[in-house]
Amino acid sequence: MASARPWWKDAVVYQIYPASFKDSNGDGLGDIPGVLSKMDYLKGLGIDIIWISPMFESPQVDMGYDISNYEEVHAPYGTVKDMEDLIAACHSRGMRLILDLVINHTSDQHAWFQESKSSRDNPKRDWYIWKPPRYAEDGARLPPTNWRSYFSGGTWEYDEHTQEYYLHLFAKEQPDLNWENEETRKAIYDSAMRFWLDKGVDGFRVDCVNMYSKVVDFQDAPVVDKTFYEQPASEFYANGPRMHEFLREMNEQVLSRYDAVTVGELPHTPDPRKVLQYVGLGDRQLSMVFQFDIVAIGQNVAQKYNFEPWTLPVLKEIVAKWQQFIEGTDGWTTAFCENHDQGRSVSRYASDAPEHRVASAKMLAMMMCALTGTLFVFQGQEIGMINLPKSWPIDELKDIEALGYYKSMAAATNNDKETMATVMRNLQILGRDNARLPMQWDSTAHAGFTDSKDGPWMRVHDLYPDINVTKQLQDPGSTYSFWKAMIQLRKEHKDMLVFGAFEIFEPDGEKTFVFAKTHRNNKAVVALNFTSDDQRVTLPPFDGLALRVGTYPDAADVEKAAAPGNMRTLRPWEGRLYMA
Ligand code: TEU
Repeated sequence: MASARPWWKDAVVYQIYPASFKDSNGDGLGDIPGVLSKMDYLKGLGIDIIWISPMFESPQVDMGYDISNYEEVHAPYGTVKDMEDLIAACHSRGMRLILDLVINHTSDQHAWFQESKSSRDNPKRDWYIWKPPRYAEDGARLPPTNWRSYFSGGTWEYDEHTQEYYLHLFAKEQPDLNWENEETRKAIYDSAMRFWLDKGVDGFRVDCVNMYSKVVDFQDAPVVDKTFYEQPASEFYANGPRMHEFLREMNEQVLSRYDAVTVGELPHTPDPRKVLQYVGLGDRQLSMVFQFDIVAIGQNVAQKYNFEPWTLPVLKEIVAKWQQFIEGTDGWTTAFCENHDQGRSVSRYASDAPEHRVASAKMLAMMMCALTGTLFVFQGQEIGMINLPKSWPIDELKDIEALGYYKSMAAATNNDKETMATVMRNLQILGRDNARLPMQWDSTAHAGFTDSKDGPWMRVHDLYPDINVTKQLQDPGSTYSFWKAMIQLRKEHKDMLVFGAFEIFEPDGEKTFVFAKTHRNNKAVVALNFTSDDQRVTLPPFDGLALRVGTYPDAADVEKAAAPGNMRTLRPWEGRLYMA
C-alpha cells in the first residue's frame, strides 16, 4: 500500500561519524568544518539527508554516545554556530540534516546526573534509576539484578556516597534516564529535541529507541552463559511495557509539530508484528527503524562477538523478511547494511581479498540500491572501505565495547593464547572499530583525513593509497562511480526500486541471490553472485527482460553473447540488473 509518500521515503541518507570524516584544523580529529568542506562531494553522490552521529558535548567514553550537555557541541568538533552553518549548508543544497538522539542515557558528567547522585533526596534523584543493594547469605553486597551490560560486566554501579546502585545498560559512565518520571521526559524533549528542531534540524536517528521502558520489578535474568555472573537481559529492558506510550507522547508533543523524520535503532526485535507497532504511519510513533537481523548475521546470541559462520540463504531470508513485512500495511522499512557499530559490508558479506573487493563492493551497492525502503549509506561505504588489516594488534583498537570484550575474555580464560587469537579474529570481523577508521580521501599522508603532525586519532587503513575518494572520483569504473550511477537509477525508477514489491527466487540457493522488484507491469530483476567463482543463474521468466546495469565493465557485451534463454553465467561477485 504505497499510499503516503512523505519526503523521507525516497531519500538517500548518508551517515557521518564526525571523529573520522574530515579534520579541518589539524588536531587529528574530524570536525564540523570538515563536514562543511565536503558538502558538494555528498551532493554529487546523490545524497538527500545527512545523519551525523553525536557531535554534542561529551567526555567521549563511548565516542559521544555519552552526552554531558545536549545543547552544546563537543568543543574539538566545533560550536553551535558551526552546526547552524551545517543546517544552512544542507538546506541551501536542497538537503536535510538529522541528528543522533541519545536519550536512553546521558553521560555521568551531565548536570542532571551530578544532581541526581548528590543525595537521596535531591529533586532529580528519580531522573535516573537508583536501587538499594541486595545481600547474599554471607552478607556480601550484590547488585539489584544480574543483568549484563553491553560493554561487559554488570548494568549496576554502586555509589558509595548515597549507598545505592544506579542502572547503566552501557558503560558505567552512561547512566540510564528514568523515563517513568514525567518531568524527566519533558526535560529530554526540551533539551535534546526542541533545542535543535528550533534551529531547523529535520529529524533524528533515535539511539536505543526501544529501551526506555524497563520491566520495573527488576528481576534476575535466567542463566544462559555459565562463564559469567552477569547474564543477557534484553527481555527486561527492550520493548518494555510503556514503550509505545512514550513514543506516542514524544511524537504528539514534539515530532509532529515539526514534520520531523525519525529512524529508530531497534535491536532485540525479530518479530515483524512487533516492529510494525513502531512504524505504522497511522500510529504516529516512528517513521522507520533499523531492524537488527542483517547486522546480527554471524553474531552469537549470548556473546555477540563470538563469530559464527553463516550461509547465503540466511542473508537472503533476512533481506526478504524485512522487505516484505510492510506489504499491505502502512509501515515503512529501511535498506542498510553498515553503520558505525558494524564491520564493513565488503568484509562481512562478500570478499575483501585484493582481487575481489571492488567487484564485491559494486555487487553490494547494486543490491542495496534496488531494495525497498529508505536507503542508508555509511561514510566510506561508497568507496568500498574494508575492515582493518588482520595484522593490527589490540593496541590499535579504541572502542570501549571491543576492549571490554577483550578484557573479559582474557580474564575468563586466564589469557589463553588460542582463545585470545580467536578473540582478535572475531573483532577483526565484527568489531565496531572497523567502521571508525578515518575516511580515506586521497593518497597523501594519513589519507588526506588530517594534516596533523601527530597523525589521526585512529590509525588510517594501510590500503588507503588504493582505496580513496580522489582516485575513485576520476575513474568511471570505480566503486564510487558505480554507487553514484546506482543512486541515480534508483531515483529514476523509484516506483520499482524504492517502493516496489519484492520477490525472491530460489531462497535456498547458497551461491547466488536473485530477486525482483515490481511496480504495476514494470519489473526489475537483480542477479548477484556471492562467491569467488563463476556461477550459473536462472533469471525469472519475465517477458522482455533486458540488461540495464552490470557491475563488470563488459557486462553489456557478455550479455549480447549469452545463449538464448534464461540461463546466465555470473563472474565472481558479479551483479546484473535487468528491467522489463
Ligand atoms: O547502539 C545500541 C545497540 O543496541 C547496540 O547494538 C550497539 O551496537 C552495541 O554495540 C551493542 O553491542 C547505540 C549506538 O549505535 C552505539 O554506538 C552506542 O554505543 C550505544 O547505542 C550506546 O549509546
